[in-house]
Amino acid sequence: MKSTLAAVLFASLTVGAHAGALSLTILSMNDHHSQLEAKDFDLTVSDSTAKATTGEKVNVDVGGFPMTVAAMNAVETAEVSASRSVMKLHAGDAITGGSYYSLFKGVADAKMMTHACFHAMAIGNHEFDDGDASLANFIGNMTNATLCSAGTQVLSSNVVAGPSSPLLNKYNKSYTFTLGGERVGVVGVTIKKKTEQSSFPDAGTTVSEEKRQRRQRSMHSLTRGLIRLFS
Ligand SMILES: *[C@@H]1O[C@H](CO)[C@@H](O)[C@H](O)[C@H]1NC(C)=O
Ligand SMILES: *[C@@H]1O[C@H](CO)[C@@H](O)[C@H](O)[C@H]1NC(C)=O
Ligand SMILES: CC(=O)N[C@H]1CO[C@H](CO)[C@@H](O)[C@@H]1O
Repeated sequence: MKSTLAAVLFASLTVGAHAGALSLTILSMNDHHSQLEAKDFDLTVSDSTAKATTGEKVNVDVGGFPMTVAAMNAVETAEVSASRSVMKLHAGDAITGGSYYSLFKGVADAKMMTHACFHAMAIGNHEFDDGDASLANFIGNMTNATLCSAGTQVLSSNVVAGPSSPLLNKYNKSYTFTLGGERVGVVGVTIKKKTEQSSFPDAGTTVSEEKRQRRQRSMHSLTRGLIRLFS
């Protein structure tokens, strides 16, 4: 993960600093790198009592967006029916890697991500592998009102788009919204060195320091008037 948004996978927590408690389940993923299809591999079956493998192999499918979205939907339905709220996050490095990226750039990823309908996504370093215009296009493609009416908010508190970058007005530092009747906030932070040295942001687009101070500044500005905060 080359950005920070939330590092919790299927985590459940209850937070209750002020008013009522918010029961929250966070569904978070990152670094899917255009791997949209499941991969299969052979799992060697173990006998837990004998603490040894039985030698039996089972071929299983792992990952892929269709199964991931189905799992997210199943968890969401169960959580909502148990009166828990669900926040869906993607912590970045969605794109580059595999044939889907070579053939379709970010379009295929954006379409699949629309089905997941994440509340927010952080910009990771690999989002810049094909420059600002390609990232701007990917962000544009992720907004499909039919499938994801609220849209996925793309976040980075430290990417500074250059004056003529197509990324201007395509992302925000943070996102606040109401979940389970409470105001919640999410902040995105992008790794500086890797983005500037190994990826290809346009000339003029920079990443400012991603250190704790910046996250704290973003959080302080968010927490004015905010009750819950996740970053
Ligand atoms: C949004 O998704 C729907 C359903 O898949 C599709 O018909 C429509 O063309 C999409 N719109 C855009 C702008 O991609
Ligand atoms: C950024 O946030 C503002 C205010 O919350 C919102 O109106 C705008 O649509 C957001 N921009 C993007 C690109 O999501
Ligand atoms: C809304 C948006 O940016 N749509 C773009 C999605 O990707 C295709 C293919 O690159 C573009 O042509 C669209 O403009």
